[in-house]
Amino acid sequence: MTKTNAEDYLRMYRQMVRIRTFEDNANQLYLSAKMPGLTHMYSGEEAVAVGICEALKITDKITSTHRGHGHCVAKGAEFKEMFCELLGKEEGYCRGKGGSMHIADQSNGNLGANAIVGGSMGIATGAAFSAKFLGSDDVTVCFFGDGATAQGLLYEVMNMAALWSLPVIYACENNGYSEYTKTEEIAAGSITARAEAFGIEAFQVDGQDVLAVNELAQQLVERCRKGEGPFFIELMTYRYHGHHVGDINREYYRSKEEERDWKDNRDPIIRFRTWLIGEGIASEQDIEAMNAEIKTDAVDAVEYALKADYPDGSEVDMHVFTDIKHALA
Ligand SMILES: Cc1ncc(C[n+]2csc(CCOP(=O)(O)OP(=O)(O)O)c2C)c(N)n1
Ligand SMILES: [Mg+2]
Repeated sequence: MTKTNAEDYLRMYRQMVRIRTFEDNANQLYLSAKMPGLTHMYSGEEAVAVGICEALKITDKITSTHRGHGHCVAKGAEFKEMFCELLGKEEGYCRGKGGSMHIADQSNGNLGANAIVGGSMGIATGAAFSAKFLGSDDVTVCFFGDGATAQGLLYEVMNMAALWSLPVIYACENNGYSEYTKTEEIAAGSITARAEAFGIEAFQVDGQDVLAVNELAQQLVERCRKGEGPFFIELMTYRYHGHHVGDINREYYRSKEEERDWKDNRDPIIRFRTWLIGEGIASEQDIEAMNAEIKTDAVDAVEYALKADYPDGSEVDMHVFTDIKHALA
């Protein structure tokens, strides 16, 4: 089952632009000292989150990372609640207690981002086990970076997922760097071969090509639903900003030419826009109108979030601990 209709393509484009626009605004908020904490931009990697999440239904689950705004938006998050969360406001997805790196939105199947590198691998695999145990056809996608492949947990969960044929897709976003270190300096051998060692079918795909990502994701999600999981995808991509927003002097670990090359020649949004116009699915004017509308939505949401209330101090330990008896009932 491959998506081919214009509506699907336009929604994918819209979601990619929403992520880029969200990140531009979050970057500004952080640089103007209006946003607390630390933040990591997803700009440049939009085709990964959108290509995959567009293959999922609402009750399918995802787990996310410290670079997680894109995953949240692609899985259905709204700007207002996202910006409120970034600013620590009560109306945020986690009532302002999660911030940039800990956004969860269970109503959309987003089990949460995690600042611990590799920290969501066990959660994703547990969710896939739960779906199988309960007899639902839900699939879980576990997003993580190339650097997270150095975490031993990945090999424990891939072993179990393979033994129990769990409906989980391990989506490794290989953006070439782990903080300030090139992947090839820290990762021996091939990343997909590591999954194959557990008997897991593994794929490498151009993470800047939303159509290629989406087509592969649709196939693997369908196969997971039929009990053929788990799967592993390595998505080759690039982050445009520094590791975090304050990482501005990047020349000691990557060149300006390299950054230019990815932005000018492989940008996922420009590439998809050119394709949409070439296929006659949208005109230049349609695209510009969509971009402008998204920009206005983002600016309105930022203004709203800046004026919104902080949670009351008396609620500091509310929604932080689980009532274990309730969870087990
Ligand atoms: C367990 C753990 N170790 C170290 C860190 C510090 N840290 C934060 S992000 C990061 C690099 C992660 O690289 P990668 O998985 O490739 O993700 P990317 O930032 O490239 O998206 C590190 C080492 C952490 N947050 N958690
Ligand atoms: Mg990385």
